Amino acid sequence: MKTIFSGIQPSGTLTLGNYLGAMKHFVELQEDNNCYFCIVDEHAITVPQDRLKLKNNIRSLAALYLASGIDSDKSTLFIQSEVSAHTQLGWILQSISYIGELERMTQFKDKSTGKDAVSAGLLTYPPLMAADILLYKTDIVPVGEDQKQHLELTRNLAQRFNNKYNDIFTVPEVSIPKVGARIMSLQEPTKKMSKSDDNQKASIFMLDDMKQVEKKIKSAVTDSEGIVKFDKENKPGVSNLLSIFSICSGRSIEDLEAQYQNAGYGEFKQATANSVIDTLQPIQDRYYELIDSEELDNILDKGAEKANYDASKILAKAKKAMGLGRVKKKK
Ligand code: ATP
Ligand code: LTN
Repeated sequence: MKTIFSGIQPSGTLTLGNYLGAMKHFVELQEDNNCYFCIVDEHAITVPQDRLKLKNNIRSLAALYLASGIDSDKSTLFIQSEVSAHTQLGWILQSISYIGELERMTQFKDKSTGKDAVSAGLLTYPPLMAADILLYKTDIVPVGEDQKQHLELTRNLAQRFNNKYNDIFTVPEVSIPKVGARIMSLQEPTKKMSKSDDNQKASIFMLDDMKQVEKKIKSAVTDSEGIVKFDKENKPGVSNLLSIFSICSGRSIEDLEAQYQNAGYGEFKQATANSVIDTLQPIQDRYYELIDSEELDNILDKGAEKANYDASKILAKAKKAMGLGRVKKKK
């Protein structure tokens, strides 16, 4: 049995990209692994957040994890800021990180370029992410393509610590799905679908109503060729819809190409929309049952308790290995 860890930021309503690239795989992985899934609220505050919106987003993300199929009897679901070992180990790992390597992170460059007030937290975000992962002796981290570089840094930090102090961290592997690792914007299919896109038509949100879902897919940017074929380079819009359709329906891309090759984009888009609706409708139904329930709080309490217990053990080892704290004198 392997240990799996992954986190999602409560920085807005999740998109279909987050679901197909990350959450859907979490649900499959929990069947035969020891899984931890985290709502990484301390990562979210590296960019400005409205406090009331953040509170709502945290609860909403927890409900979405469960509505998507995360089972609290199989997995540990918890909120990062309720387990203080994360920021403590984050600090330790910051102190062995180099500014140069942090400045090279693409996510840092993307989120800081052109902004006049960039928080120090945005730069030191990756050692906190490394702490999340290393606290649980994680073997595998399932994430979308955009997180590959952060995982490489996590591996480097774990090895650096192990070589310098004591061999206590498990060096994790990254797991990126073959299809769906990068769901693209519906309006600019060369850019990834993102929660924070200003253009509302570019992303499908997991809580969009079904009419909106249909409308957004019908107005997705394609091309003028009229042939349904997977070709990322020349037909990024159609290829993106094919990936979405394939994962939502469980059918292969080849199978869909064969059926819709000459059907026209109108029919193809309608069928894609139907497959997305069939995927999202049951998740939304369960979400609305959970969002105001006490059950949700009980699950998060239980998750925080287990995560605190497990994480404190590795944190104590890391502190000891570095010489932090003191050795009590015996009387
Ligand atoms: P933002 O879009 O606001 O920058 P984000 O969605 O990238 O945020 P997270 O919410 O932390 O950031 O991402 C959660 C998971 O979803 C990560 O594993 C990430 O790799 C994955 N993910 C994000 N966007 C996509 C996408 N367009 N396609 C596939 N996976 C994605
Ligand atoms: N950096 C990730 C979110 C994240 C994460 C993690 C993912 C924070 N800690 C630990 C996996 C494991 C992002 O921006 N998508």
